[in-house]
Amino acid sequence: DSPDVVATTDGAVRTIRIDRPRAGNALTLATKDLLLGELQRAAADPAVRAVVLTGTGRAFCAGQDLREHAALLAAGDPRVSSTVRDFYNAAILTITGMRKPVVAVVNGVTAGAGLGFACACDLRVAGRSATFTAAFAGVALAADSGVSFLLPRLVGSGRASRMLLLGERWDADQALAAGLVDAVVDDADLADEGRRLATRLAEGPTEAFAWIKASLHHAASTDLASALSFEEAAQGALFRGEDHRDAVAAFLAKQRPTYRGR
Ligand code: T3D
Repeated sequence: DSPDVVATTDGAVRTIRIDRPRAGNALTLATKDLLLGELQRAAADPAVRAVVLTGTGRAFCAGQDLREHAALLAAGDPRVSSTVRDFYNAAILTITGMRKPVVAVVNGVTAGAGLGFACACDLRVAGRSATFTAAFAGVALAADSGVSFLLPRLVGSGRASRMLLLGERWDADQALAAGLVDAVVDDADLADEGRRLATRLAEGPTEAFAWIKASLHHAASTDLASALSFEEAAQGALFRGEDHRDAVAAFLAKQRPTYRGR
């Protein structure tokens, strides 16, 4: 049996691909173990400076595997509920806490927890055939994988309510118009566009990106004074960094900066 998650490295870009196309890349316990492991490895590896999250085939990720879920429910298996804490919460916090950018390359349908994964990434580029649905209420659930927090911040609370309560399924253009994705490209161009974006990020000032990401997440749930203090700490740390000094020197010398990521 081939593994359900495939990780490949190209230079400083790590691509993590969910690989269960026969089930819409839905997540079983085994898939979740592999996915969390790959996310944690990418986060911990200093040679990785940008990460792509994507899926194989016509789906990005259809969320929880409902066949396995039904079997676990029927058996009274405690992992039905512990998986929210042990996997979904842990994976979302690993993506948002990773000190490097993560790009969701949304190659097809994304539903439930899959939507949460896309929302947790720093940038989202979708193929023209991608679709987006919260799906939770369809199986009489609320929201998990950060969707209640992350989705309204991207699309506004009214649209998030429509998605969650009415089960709306958006196409790529609707997602773009709502701010759920940043770009839509032809399906045939998606992999190249994802690679181009991730390579550009991987060649950037990784430490500055880490602080930008942390600042945005911090600011999402704090007040102005606290955001200002966080920004001060970020700039204070970056003033001491090699990339900042080299980039300022390059600017003054009218040269292109080369970022080492430190
Ligand atoms: O404790 C916990 O675990 C709670 C955690 C919850 C987290 C969640 O993610 S809850 C939400 C779970 N996901 C869903 O409810 C989505 C269910 N799927 C759908 O609504 C639709 O399949 C899609 C909108 C995703 C795609 O629709 P469509 O028409 O493009 O494709 P399809 O034909 O429905 O699906 C293709 C195949 O994938 C199909 O298999 P088959 O019949 O050809 O053998 C379908 O059964 C399978 N599939 C799709 N989603 C899932 C799935 N198999 C298992 N689990 C799925 N979630």
